[in-house]
Amino acid sequence: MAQTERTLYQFPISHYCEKARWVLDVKGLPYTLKNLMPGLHRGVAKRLAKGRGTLPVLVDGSVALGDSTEIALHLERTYPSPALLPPPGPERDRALELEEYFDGIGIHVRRWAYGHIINGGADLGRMMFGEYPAPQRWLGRLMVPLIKRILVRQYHLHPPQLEESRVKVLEGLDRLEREIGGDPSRYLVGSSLTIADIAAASLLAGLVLAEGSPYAARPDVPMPKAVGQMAEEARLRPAGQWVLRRYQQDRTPAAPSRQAA
Ligand SMILES: N[C@@H](CCC(=O)N[C@@H](CS)C(=O)NCC(=O)O)C(=O)O
Repeated sequence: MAQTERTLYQFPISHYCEKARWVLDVKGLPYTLKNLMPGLHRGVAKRLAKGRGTLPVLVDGSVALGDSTEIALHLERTYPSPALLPPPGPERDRALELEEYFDGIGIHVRRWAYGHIINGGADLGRMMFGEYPAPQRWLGRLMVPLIKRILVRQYHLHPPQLEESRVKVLEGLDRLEREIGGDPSRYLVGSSLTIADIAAASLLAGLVLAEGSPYAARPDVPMPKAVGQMAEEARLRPAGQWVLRRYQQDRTPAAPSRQAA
């Protein structure tokens, strides 16, 4: 039987893309990764998924989806094993509600992290384009000053908004700790991994600089002090420990046929 053509269009650094990769990997589904250049991504994403033009976009056979939650729900419906949602009922509703909540926290993690990375003078080019093939990597690095200006404008990376996001992120950590009863070994809902755990762990990984995530500390990309300090503080908390554990125990590696394009 012919294998379904499955392609994930992504930015390697994006935590919403990491969430989609994680669901694909847990389900053991092979896929091709296509890294798009910022700027050109919008046209491609809109053409494929007719959405807002953000990434990730998953093309799974004849189906195209342009949002990480839609991707996760599509994969759960189409490839139900292993299950990443409880059966219909209150537990499933709770998992979906938590998934949505942590998706919202992801916006604040991104704003807080980009704000400090850009203000702190970290090597954004290396972070964003390290996984691209040579011509795009060079082009990407040349585009960094422009990308920084666009990020500042698009995500409102100004001091009052960064402070607002810092507060929201800390609220997210508090909520996570309430949901797991302060126990980093517990899953958010029931006794196994769900889409809610994947959303929370992937969207908070950048805050904790979690090993095994795309945001693990790298000696070639020193982080600004504020980013390192936040990671250190978060790691001292059950919430930070929980993120590290999810990456250690539940971040299934990609199926062997995955390739970067
Ligand atoms: N709710 C969307 C958010 C996706 C999102 O914001 N993606 C960012 C990368 S982290 C993006 O594509 N930004 C570029 C743009 O907005 O044009 C999802 O879950 O997929």
